[in-house]
Amino acid sequence: MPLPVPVPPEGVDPAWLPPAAFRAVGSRRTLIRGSGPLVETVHGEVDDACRRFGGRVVRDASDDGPYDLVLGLGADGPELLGEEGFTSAREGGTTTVTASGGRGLLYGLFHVVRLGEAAFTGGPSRRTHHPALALRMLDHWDNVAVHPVMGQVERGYAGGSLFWRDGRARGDLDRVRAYGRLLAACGINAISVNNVNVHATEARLLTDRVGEVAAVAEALRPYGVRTHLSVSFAAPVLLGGLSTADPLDGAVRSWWAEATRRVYEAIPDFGGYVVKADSEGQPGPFAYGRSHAEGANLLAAALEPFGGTVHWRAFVYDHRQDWRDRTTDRARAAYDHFVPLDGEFAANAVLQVKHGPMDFQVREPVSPLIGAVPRTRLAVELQATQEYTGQQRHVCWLGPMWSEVLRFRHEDGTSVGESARGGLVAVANVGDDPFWTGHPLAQANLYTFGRLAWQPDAEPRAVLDEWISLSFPDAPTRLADGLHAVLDGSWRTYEKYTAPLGVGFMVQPGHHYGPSVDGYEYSPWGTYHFADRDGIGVDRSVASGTGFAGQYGTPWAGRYESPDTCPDELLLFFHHVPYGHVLKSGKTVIQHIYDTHFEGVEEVEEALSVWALLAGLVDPARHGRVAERYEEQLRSAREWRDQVNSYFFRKSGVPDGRGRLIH
Ligand code: GCV
Repeated sequence: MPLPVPVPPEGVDPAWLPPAAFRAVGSRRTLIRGSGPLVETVHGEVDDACRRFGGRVVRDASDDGPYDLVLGLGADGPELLGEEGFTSAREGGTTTVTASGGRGLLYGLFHVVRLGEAAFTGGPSRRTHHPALALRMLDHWDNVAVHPVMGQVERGYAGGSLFWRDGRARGDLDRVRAYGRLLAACGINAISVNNVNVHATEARLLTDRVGEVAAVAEALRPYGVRTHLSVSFAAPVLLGGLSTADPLDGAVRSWWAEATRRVYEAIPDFGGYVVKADSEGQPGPFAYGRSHAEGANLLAAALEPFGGTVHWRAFVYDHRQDWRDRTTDRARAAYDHFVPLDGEFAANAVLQVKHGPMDFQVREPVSPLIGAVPRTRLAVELQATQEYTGQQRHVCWLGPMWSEVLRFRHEDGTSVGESARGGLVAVANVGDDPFWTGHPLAQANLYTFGRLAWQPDAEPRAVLDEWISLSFPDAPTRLADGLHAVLDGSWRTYEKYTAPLGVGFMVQPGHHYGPSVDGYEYSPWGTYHFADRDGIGVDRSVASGTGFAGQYGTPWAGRYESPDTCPDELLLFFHHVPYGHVLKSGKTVIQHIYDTHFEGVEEVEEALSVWALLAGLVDPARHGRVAERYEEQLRSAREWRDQVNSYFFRKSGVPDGRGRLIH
């Protein structure tokens, strides 16, 4: 039986799957071959499209056509295609998608949807498609119970959680089903459903409340999305009444084995655990004098009989640092903790590493840990939720940043995308907002993440084209050009009016929105810029600084070591330099700060007026929401400009070379 297409509740935006995106498929004759739950999903999709657009769908036909589209399981063999790959071919007027697994067929269908009419034209062709990374996952930092400081979703800017409200499961699973469909259409195949900061209520999802997770898993399963759970390392104590959570303790091991067995009883295709241990106050193996490999392997052993994976986060650093202590450098921490453990992790333990050494700033170097643990399965973590990039009130399309990260090559020539053998993960940016992502244009980040996880070396601009043509199927060129104009450069624009040259932070403490140049300067979090009357930046050189630059291999260690060879955009991450230091651009640091801050605001003004001209081409609700957010972005960008420029003018006493007003 074809599975009906999930209908999101009234008023919820269809995002990149509006009905019109299916016109090309829905107006044709399609044959579907094969059986299995995901084949029913595919059948349901085509059936729904045909009802709208007048086409016809036949299942396992005896009648032999002719068909415009054949979607079928079989033929090319699992060894070639895997569970998720597919071939697409065109011959004699028929487009054929063949997969050896249900997920592959589903991805093949969405491939045809993306191509639209182009899937049904042109001469003979044949292509094989595989995801480069087997795991393409979103981590939801959703709390079950509302947290007094962090609310329902930690660092969430799109309303409440899709799964939880006020301490319990929301139950409206239609929205979750529709979410799974959107995820499948951009290639995402896994999510974790709760915050990595596991509070008391959330901890119980592992035991007596696992049924609530099972319901979410069931809603996502038809779209090939597996469910994972964040767990507390202290669960045996918190939930099991044991006196210890020591990973080498026999009773602890049995407790995890039994708890995990029960999870699989409830969710047979459960993906595994995500763990934040010894990080920002979360419990971990250090309390028992054990290593993080011993901690991770405890959970890996419990998951192993069922084929599950533990995602062990490498975000381990001293968050109670004394700002006077110049010997501790937070940027060094992940590498220092985990490189010595390379080779000690179980095969089903994945070390999940943030893409930069600090914390999702608008500009950071790539984490040196990513290139330094060849005997460890590694996942790279990105942040789609815009904690430090405008909190979905500012337009900041992260495709170009993520693409730079994924293409970065460490010493052995392996790119970050290739190193991420354990998968690519992003912190989710969605919630129960009618537009899913708060800012409607932030949908592009979610879509882009999925597509880059499928193909890390994809051109981000081409991915944006896909997003535009799916989301706005009848877009005139003027709309597509306008969307590119406001999105393409938006990350660099944001960078221009916020913290300069890779120095990071300068945000308001706690909520992290808006400027506060010294907000974290005297805090315990290890995030300092060291600006004084003469200069700014963190000396992370080996010669005279914290030695962080030495964590890289060739050529990066050498390049980052000297201000002469360090790329401009990372200069203040690696070096403390005088305001008069001349950048490769030919400008002094201080003049660069002034110029970029003026330019950044001008670029927001420009984007705002481009958006205004698109009224009439975008539906009024969406247009209005974006226009409203642009007003706030402009206000905030001006605040950033004026605070940052005034701060550095007052510190340095150097006037703007162009004589503009600095307060
Ligand atoms: C979930 C940053 C965020 C925290 C987040 C943490 C993490 O510090 O501000 O909200 O906690 O990263 O990645 O664990």
